[in-house]
Formats: sequence, C-alpha cells, structure tokens
Amino acid sequence: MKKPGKKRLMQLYENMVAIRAVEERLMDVFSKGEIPGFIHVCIGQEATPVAVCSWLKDSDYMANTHRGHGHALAKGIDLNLFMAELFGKKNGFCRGRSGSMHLADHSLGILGANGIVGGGIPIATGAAFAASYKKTGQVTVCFFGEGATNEGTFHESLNIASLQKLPIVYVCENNGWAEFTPQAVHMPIRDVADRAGAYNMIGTTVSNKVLDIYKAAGEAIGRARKGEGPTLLEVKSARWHGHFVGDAQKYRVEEDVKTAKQKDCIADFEKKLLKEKILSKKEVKKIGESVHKRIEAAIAFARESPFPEPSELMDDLYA
Ligand SMILES: Cc1ncc(C[n+]2csc(CCOP(=O)(O)OP(=O)(O)O)c2C)c(N)n1
Repeated sequence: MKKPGKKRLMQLYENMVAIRAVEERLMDVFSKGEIPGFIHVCIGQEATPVAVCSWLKDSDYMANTHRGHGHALAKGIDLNLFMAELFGKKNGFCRGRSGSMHLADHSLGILGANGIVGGGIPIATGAAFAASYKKTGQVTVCFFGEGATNEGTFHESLNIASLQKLPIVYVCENNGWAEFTPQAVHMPIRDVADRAGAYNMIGTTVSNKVLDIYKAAGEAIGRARKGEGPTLLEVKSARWHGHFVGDAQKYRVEEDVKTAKQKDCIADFEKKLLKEKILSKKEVKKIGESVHKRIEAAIAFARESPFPEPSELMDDLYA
C-alpha cells in the first residue's frame, strides 16, 4: 500500500486534534448544564475514527455507538449543525431530537449513533447487504466497543456478512472497559479479533497508533470494495475519562488511567511528525488556534439557535 503523503498526514493530525478539542469543550459546556441528556467522549480513541474514515467516500455508510462524536466528525458532519443537535436545538442535524446518542446525517451515509449496545451492528450489516444487492459499490463501516461483541447482534451479523461476502468492515474499539466492567470480567479472550475465525473472516488487531490503524483499515476497506468480503478490525484503544461525562470512574485504579494516557494517539503522532519535519511547532499552534475558532463559532451558532416548539413534539413519530 502507498504510504500517506504530507497532505494526508496533516489531515489525520488535524482531524484528531479537532475531535479532542471539540470533546474537551463539550465536557465543559455539558458540566455547566447547557447540553441535555448524557454524553460519552472518545478522548484517547481519536485515531480510530480518523484513520478509518479517511478511506471512506461521502456515499459510504457508517454506523456507530453512544461514544460517537469522533466517528461523525471524522465522516465529515458539519460542526455547527452537530453542535446545535447536541444542544437540542431546532436546526441541529435531527432537529434537536437525537442529541449526542442518536446523531445521524444520511447525506453523508451516517446511519446513526445508537444507545443500544450492539444495536448499530445489524443496521450496518443491512446497509452492506443493500449495497451488495443493488451493486452500488458503497462500503459500510461499523464502529463498536468490545462490550458489544458479547451481544447476539454481533455474532448474527458477522455470520451472515461472511456468508454473503458483504462489503463491510467491523471496527472494534477495544478500550478495555464496558461501562464499569473490565474486559477480563466479561470476556474469556484477550483479542476480540479472534472472534472473526468463528465466521471464516479475516480478523486483525492493531495498536492505538494512527498509522497502524490507517494501514489496516485501508487494507480492509480495499478488500470490501473489491468484493472480497468483510473484516473484523480491532484497535487496542484507550479510554481516558469515565464511561459518561460525570462518571468519576472510582472503579478504576490510577495506574490504569495512567497507562491509557501513555497510549496518547495524538501526542505520539505529533512527536513523529515533528521529528520527521512534516510538522513544525508553529503549525501545531496554528492548527490549535484555527480548531479553537471553529469550535467557538459552532458553540455560538448552537446557543443562538432556537429550541423546537412544544407543538412539534409528536411530529415524525411512527410508533
Ligand atoms: C443492549 C444494552 N445493554 C446494556 C446497555 C448499557 N450500556 C451502555 S454502554 C455499555 C457498555 C458498552 O461498552 P462497549 O461496547 O465496550 O463500548 P464503550 O462504552 O467502551 O465505548 C452498557 C453495558 C445498553 N445501552 N444497551
């Protein structure tokens, strides 16, 4: 596979920095009560959405989870409309109805985040089946955590996807924690990718380094595009914060959080780019400033946007 050029490397870096900055700011505004419901951040895991989505076209499908801001931003969702949605505002992507956990944008193939653990997996598999049946050439990527791989939906989906050689890549972001439960307590194996073998599917495990993920995702998406069937890609990711914003993660020893932070995908990549003189300290500062500006503009947009009218409450309800 061709090595990524400077433009692509810079894109990967900037997108990771942007996702982290958005979520750090979201933690702040959420804590002040400006965002309704719950939010779950992916801080520490940014490399996966960015590297995987860099291979996707707008028309490709993507389904994800409750920890889904990074996936949506990496797939290219508009930051202003994203922010307005999280604030529950009328001009958000789903008119303030989805909030953080069910965010969708069908114009970009974003089928929707999902508050049901494992709920996105059969939806993504169905989208891949439709693309295959209609021969549209679209690839589907499905993100989920390791906890979701204990659900029946995961096993049923991988079984049928392999059988039908569907154009899909299942991406497991294994951060070692399913809510408040460590992996070893709920799963008898270490590598989730081993589960692919049961379905005669390729399973790959990679580190949290963005270029490792980029390479593995490129190969998997390439296979899917050529009609060579699905892949299960596992990333040994790292969750820095609590399960949701506000969870003080008292069930976790300090050492575990420290280890997670040592796997910082952004610091690691920044160091590499600086060392190879692809990026300068001045550019790091400039990127940080421009990201910050975009975020503040999006927050201002969200704050100024109106709430939906109470009279709209029952609109678009089908059941
Ligand atoms: C079907 C279902 N069971 C349980 C829950 C409660 N729950 C929400 S998130 C979560 C853990 C998910 O862990 P994982 O899939 O590893 O994703 P992560 O939160 O680590 O990103 C659980 C059990 C739920 N939302 N849906």
